[in-house]
Amino acid sequence: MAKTQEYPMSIEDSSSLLAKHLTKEIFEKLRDKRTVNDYTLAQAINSGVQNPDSGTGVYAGDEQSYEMFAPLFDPIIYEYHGHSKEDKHQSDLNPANLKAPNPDKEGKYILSTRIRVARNIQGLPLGPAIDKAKRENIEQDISNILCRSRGELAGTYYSLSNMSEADRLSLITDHFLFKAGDRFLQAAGLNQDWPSGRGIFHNTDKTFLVWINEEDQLRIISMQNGGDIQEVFTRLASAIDMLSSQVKFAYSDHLGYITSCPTNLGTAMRASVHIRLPNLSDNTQELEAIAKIYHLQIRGIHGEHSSSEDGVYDISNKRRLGITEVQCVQDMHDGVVALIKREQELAR
Ligand code: ADP
Ligand code: ILO
Repeated sequence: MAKTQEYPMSIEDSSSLLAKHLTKEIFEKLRDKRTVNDYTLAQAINSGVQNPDSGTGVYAGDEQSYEMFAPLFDPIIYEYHGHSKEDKHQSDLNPANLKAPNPDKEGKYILSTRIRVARNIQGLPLGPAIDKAKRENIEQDISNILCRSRGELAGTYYSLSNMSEADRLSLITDHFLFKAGDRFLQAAGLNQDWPSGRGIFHNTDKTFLVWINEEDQLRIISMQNGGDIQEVFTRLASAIDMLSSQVKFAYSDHLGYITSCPTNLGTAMRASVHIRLPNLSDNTQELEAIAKIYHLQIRGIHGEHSSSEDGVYDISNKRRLGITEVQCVQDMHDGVVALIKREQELAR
């Protein structure tokens, strides 16, 4: 694992939030600290040091990392989410408060909608600092709970350890499963003992899915074809409700749901559409300007750090902390309405 004893000069060429906020003074102040789970600054920054193209570049090993390494994490959290030390987080998962009619009723632009939240279990180390036995216990406990779900949420758990290569690759190609060997996660220590303890639960229609022990212990996902954002959110809210009644998730009044990557703190929610925007893809400056107004993030269609194909983008909310889940989805919905409007104008 990471052995950064000296200030990592190589980050000076990087445009990550790590490079921007890790001053030599902060490095000296934090370099010898260890959390209760023995997590160090060297581990927290290794992903950004090894991957200079990181946007953020830091990971927490446990809830205490956010306090112990606050001189580094706080400015990163402030710059990403606009959430300062005194601010409190708030939650609202009530679908009745969301105003998100389908922005594309004729099905011309939106291919699919997906909303996910990350969750980690209270009192356990996060993925970068957990050991094999604890990770496998989580897999056992959570998959048992999931396999007892009923109705629309009922389904089957598939452990990566027993999955055929063909099944694994087809789940990835169809956007249901995480990839193996992500270099950002690798350097953060999140791929240790791979594939043990990892897997995916899904219902028959693959509209409700849970990833176990990827970047976070749980990624709870609701997705379906088309642009019915309201239906996707409603299903997700009921799945979160079912799991939260049986598992205590790590949460703080200031940071909301605790996640290994600070970009996911708060709601830990990413609400996205895969959307075809051929005209805006020829005007990327305009696409980016609209994204900025509505707090949207633009990704390629094979996940983060992938590129767009045939004018199809993954458009999602960027802010996650200090705003509610309803507001996250509202950001995405309102931004998508604006993008479709502009796409139609350009097509004329
Ligand atoms: P995250 O789980 O943080 O949202 P990724 O960006 O890596 O992470 O996406 C995970 C997978 O989900 C990828 O295969 C991606 O293509 C897929 N995905 C994301 N949004 C959608 C969507 N709206 N429709 C279908 N698949 C999606
Ligand atoms: N560590 C990567 C990814 C940051 C945000 N995304 C996720 C999946 N956490 C980076 O800094 O670019």
